[in-house]
Amino acid sequence: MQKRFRLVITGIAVVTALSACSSEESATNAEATSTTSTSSATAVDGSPVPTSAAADEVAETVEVKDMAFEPATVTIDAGEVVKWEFKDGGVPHAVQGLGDSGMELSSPILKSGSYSHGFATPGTYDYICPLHPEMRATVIVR
Ligand SMILES: [Cu+2]
Repeated sequence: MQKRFRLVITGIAVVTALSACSSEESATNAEATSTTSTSSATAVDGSPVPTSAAADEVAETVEVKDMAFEPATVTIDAGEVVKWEFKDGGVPHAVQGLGDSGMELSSPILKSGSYSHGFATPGTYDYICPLHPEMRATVIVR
């Protein structure tokens, strides 16, 4: 009887430790100032990609096709979301921001589906496709 009681106590301690861990993680996530999401089923490398949570806040949509970002420049207000739709007939592309301010802008390599990114801070964000560096475009955040 006593031994069984001790096992129950140990079990509670483990559960408590686990939940302490996960609440720390969500606190860290909540501090992030920008949001990034992707709605395609899988990236080219086969890794799972998180589903979009901010589709209703999309202010501008950029089409990735014919080896270009279209339109090449979009302007949004701080806090709004830009969505990239990958539709270049199976040619893989990605979105990669340039410079310090662009570090947060980084999509998986995608052949289809979309990538969305929320911009919290005003500025000019130049980006390229890392597979085709001649593909250049800009997001202006007011
Ligand atoms: Cu590309």
